[in-house]
Parts: sequence; structure tokens; C-alpha cells
Amino acid sequence: MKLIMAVVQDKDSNRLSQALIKENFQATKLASTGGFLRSGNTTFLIGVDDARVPQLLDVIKENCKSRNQMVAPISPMGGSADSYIPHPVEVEVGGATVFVLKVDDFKQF
Ligand code: 2BA
Repeated sequence: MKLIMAVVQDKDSNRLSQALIKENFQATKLASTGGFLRSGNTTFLIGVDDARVPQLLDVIKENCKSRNQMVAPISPMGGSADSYIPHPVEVEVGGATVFVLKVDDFKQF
């Protein structure tokens, strides 16, 4: 068994939830925050048999789009805020960031 942790953009989370239900995958959704952009995203925890991992990865891939997002940089530490002109930077976010972890044991009580 594997535990898939998938960080996806909030905009994709409903669509992915519905696709997981349709394909009969059990998932838990956690509200999370990206460390870099500090904006909300969604982390899915999905326990799945090894044989179904490729199918699950396809479902995630099909339902999560990558998008460009502008980041307003923070003013430099110790510098004068008056003279600082921020230059927004464009970053590409997601599709999905997916971690595949081995599960030693799985119990439900
Ligand atoms: P954030 O940390 O908010 O990052 C959003 C996007 O900003 C990233 O998209 C990446 O394109 C860019 N970015 C992140 N750190 C950067 C840096 N130090 N310099 C320049 N650009 C940077 P993704 O790579 O698609 O990541 C989307 C979200 O997935 C991340 O949101 C974070 O919540 C999660 N994530 C990505 N890699 C991770 C990792 N290694 N461990 C844990 N979570 C991760």
C-alpha cells in the first residue's frame, strides 16, 4: 500500500475530489498553505493499493492544471521601504506536487 500526498491548487480541488469519488479512491482533504506564495492550497491524503497507483496519478494529472501567478516580493530587510521598488515576479504553480510514500501498516478501528 502507498500513501499519496498531493498538494494542489484550491481552484482544482473540487474537480479532483469529484474525480477521485468517481474512480473510487478514498481521500482526505487538508487545507494547507504554500510556504513560498503563502496562499491557500489543498493537500490530499490518499491511501491506495500499489496496483492502483498509476491510475491514481493519471487522475491527479488530468484534473490539476499548472498556472502562472505573480508574486509581490517582500521589501528587503533593513533597507529603506521608500526607495524600494518591487518588481513582481511570475512563477509557474502546479499541476500537482505529489509525494508517494510506502505504508508499513494500515488499520481502521
Ligand atoms: P508554494 O510554496 O507557495 O510555491 C508556489 C510556487 O512558487 C511553486 O510551485 C514554485 O513554482 C514557486 N517557488 C516555490 N519556492 C520557490 C523558491 N524558493 N524560489 C522560486 N520559486 C519558488 P510548485 O513547485 O508547483 O509548488 C506548489 C506548492 O506545492 C507549493 O506552494 C508548496 O505548497 C507545495 N510544494 C512544492 N514543493 C514542495 C516540497 N518539496 N515539499 C513540500 N511542499 C511542496
